[in-house]
Amino acid sequence: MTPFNKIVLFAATAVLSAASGLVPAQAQEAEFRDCLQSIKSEAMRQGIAGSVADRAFHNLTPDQKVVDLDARQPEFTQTYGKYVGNAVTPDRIARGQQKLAQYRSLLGALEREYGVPAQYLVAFWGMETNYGSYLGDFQVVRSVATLACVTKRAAFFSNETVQALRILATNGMTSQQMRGSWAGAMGNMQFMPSTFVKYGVDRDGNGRIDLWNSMPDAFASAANFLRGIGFRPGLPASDEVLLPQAFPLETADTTVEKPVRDWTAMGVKRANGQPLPVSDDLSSIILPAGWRGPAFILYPNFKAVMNWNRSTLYALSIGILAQQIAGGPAVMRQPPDDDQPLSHDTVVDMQTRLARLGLYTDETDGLLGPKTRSAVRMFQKKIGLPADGHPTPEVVQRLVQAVR
Ligand SMILES: [Ca+2]
Repeated sequence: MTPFNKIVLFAATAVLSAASGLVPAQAQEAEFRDCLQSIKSEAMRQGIAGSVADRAFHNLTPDQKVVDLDARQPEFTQTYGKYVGNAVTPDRIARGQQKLAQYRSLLGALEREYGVPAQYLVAFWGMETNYGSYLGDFQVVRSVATLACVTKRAAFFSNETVQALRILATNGMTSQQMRGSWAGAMGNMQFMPSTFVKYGVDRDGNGRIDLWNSMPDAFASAANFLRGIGFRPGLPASDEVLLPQAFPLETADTTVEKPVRDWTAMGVKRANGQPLPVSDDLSSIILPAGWRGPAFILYPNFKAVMNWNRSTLYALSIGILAQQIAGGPAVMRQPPDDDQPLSHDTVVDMQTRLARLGLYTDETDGLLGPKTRSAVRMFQKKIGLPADGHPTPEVVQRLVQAVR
């Protein structure tokens, strides 16, 4: 064989494998089977019959749609106005009030047993699935196995896959029947498999936990979960407040906690002008749309809500929705019209400029976290603007002018 022929042969081989994708696909498939095998071993080590994994993993392939959804990065930050506006709609409040009336006796019993007010259970139902309107139609085992074996969060999703197998083993359902969101959240309250296993309750007593079709099971499981992650009878999750004129804006931050009575002493009132509850519970004040928008006090139950979902705007929406489902007032103060989402690139640019001013020393990660907000506050102070840490278009523009 001449060198020339060799080259042709290599080229032909390369074209063939690129066209069919055969070699990489086989390697990927082998890797996926190995990964499933190790999940099966772990499940068996935890006492789940091997036959359960065999049935669930039979002919299972990774779900490319799940991989793609997992790789999506949010391009913009979310504003308070837009997020809460989408989450707490007149329709969702009205339907929540209907559901509250419809399930009154069940919810009342759960409130007495678990200490979670009815309007919160209904609010979570509204936020998670719009009262059961969309439960998700992905195969949960396939989703969590894909996330365990193909993405970088292997440990978390391997465990979720083991727990999904446990549900199949103990709850009399097939892998085909177990449907959920692309990331494996199931039923009316969108429970992950591990949450289902730890907190699921068979409230209607038919021998199975059914978070898809049984509202007694779904509500009782949500109440049990909320109690488990720290929800306690007492103050709500949050309240809208009025701040006095000379309120020190740098104390409006989740990192600052004071007993409720200390905020009262500083002149903070409820939005309707009434005094705050008399309490020594630790609480924070936040201004999610900056000083021109509404202010909220966050009570201890706000942290419990954030243990359900790590997003501050999600937790605020739960509190606002629950209050209105129970017949309470809407948020009185509107966010400013010019509050805008910031692109990832804009936040990176802000962080870079703040770093050049010596105000920011953390990663330029494009995320608007507490350290970035704190740097924004220092910049606002420096140029004589109210130091609320909220990057308005004006603040962003002044920063660009300050650091060229
Ligand atoms: Ca049941």
